[in-house]
Amino acid sequence: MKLKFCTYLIFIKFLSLTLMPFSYADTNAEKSLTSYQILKTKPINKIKGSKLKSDPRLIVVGDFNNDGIKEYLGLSMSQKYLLYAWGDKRISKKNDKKYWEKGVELSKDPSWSAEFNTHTLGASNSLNGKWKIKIEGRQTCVHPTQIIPSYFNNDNLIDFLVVCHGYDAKPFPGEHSYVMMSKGVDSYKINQLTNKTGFYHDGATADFNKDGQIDILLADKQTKKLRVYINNNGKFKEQKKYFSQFDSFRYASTEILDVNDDGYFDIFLSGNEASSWKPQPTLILLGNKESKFSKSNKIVIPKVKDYGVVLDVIKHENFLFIVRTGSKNRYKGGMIQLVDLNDVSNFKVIKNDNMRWLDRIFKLNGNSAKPEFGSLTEINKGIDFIFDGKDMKPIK
Ligand SMILES: [Ca+2]
Ligand SMILES: [Ca+2]
Ligand SMILES: [Ca+2]
Ligand SMILES: [Ca+2]
Repeated sequence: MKLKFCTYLIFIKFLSLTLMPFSYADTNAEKSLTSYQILKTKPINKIKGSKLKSDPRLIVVGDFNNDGIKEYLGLSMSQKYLLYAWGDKRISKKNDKKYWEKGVELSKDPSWSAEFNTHTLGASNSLNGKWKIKIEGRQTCVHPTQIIPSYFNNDNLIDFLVVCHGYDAKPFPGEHSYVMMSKGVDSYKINQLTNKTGFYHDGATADFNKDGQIDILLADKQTKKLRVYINNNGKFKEQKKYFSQFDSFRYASTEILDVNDDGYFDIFLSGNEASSWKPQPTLILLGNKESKFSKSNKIVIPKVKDYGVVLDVIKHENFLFIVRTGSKNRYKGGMIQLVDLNDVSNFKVIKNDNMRWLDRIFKLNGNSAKPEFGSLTEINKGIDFIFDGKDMKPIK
């Protein structure tokens, strides 16, 4: 009898050791994904149609209400802002300081805010209807730069980080960034994330303090700082210990991924390598178990002549594909730089000088048995390629 009881206890212990971690992982694995893992590790279908209202940099696709159908969340900037700050005026009013300062005042009006475009996606991956959602709180900002999906609060619904740099002309006043938090199915509340306005050009998410909750990284070009906001049940607080506060990081784009496969996430940082004013080399800061980063532990990506504006990255096996556009011909053309992580000095490129730049790179569902990479939308297509394990083969 005693033996039986002992066996029973051992059996229970065995069950708790084997089953519990599995059920924990099953319910939490998805929620602990970084934004890179959500966006870039699974192949996705290109969105059909080239008349999307949203800026191609400001589109995310996924099953956001867990009903088995894909949704599209995009942001488009206001016509008032675009007419005032872009187009012909950009050049004709170039040296008119008063005009641009007046624009800053005008931009404070809510009618200058970007607006959400919400749709459902059909079988052919084209927009086929409205995704009806309720949004509480401020309707984003004047000039958003990224929408980044992650699980931030304690439910099974994806939330969004909305990164904003604000009115994009002198005197570059900056803007706050926001989180769009789920409040039940198809309902969100927008909360201000940042304590100070900044020129937040990009962000990414990962669990910096290893507490199981996904935290936020923002790159602020204005103060040249990388800012980490630690998540506590959907409320965020800036924590400065992850980067040396003496280092300056004047970067526009960032991504968090484990480049050297050591189990610790690393931080990709890029801007303009060829800028006439303070050029920024493209770097990967290597992580450690404390998620502390410094410029002394890094990989430097080799420059490419005339294509010094670096926009994005994706990793495949031991290779990085780095997205570039023109620095000599500003923002003209698209280039992919293939970097072999075993020998970063040795790289290859493909380019298309006749396209609009490519903002972001994704792994695509294609017709080939080999992996395919390129644009999410048909707005900024023109440099999709198949990778055969050695070379990039452009898709015509
Ligand atoms: Ca859905
Ligand atoms: Ca959520
Ligand atoms: Ca955390
Ligand atoms: Ca690493």
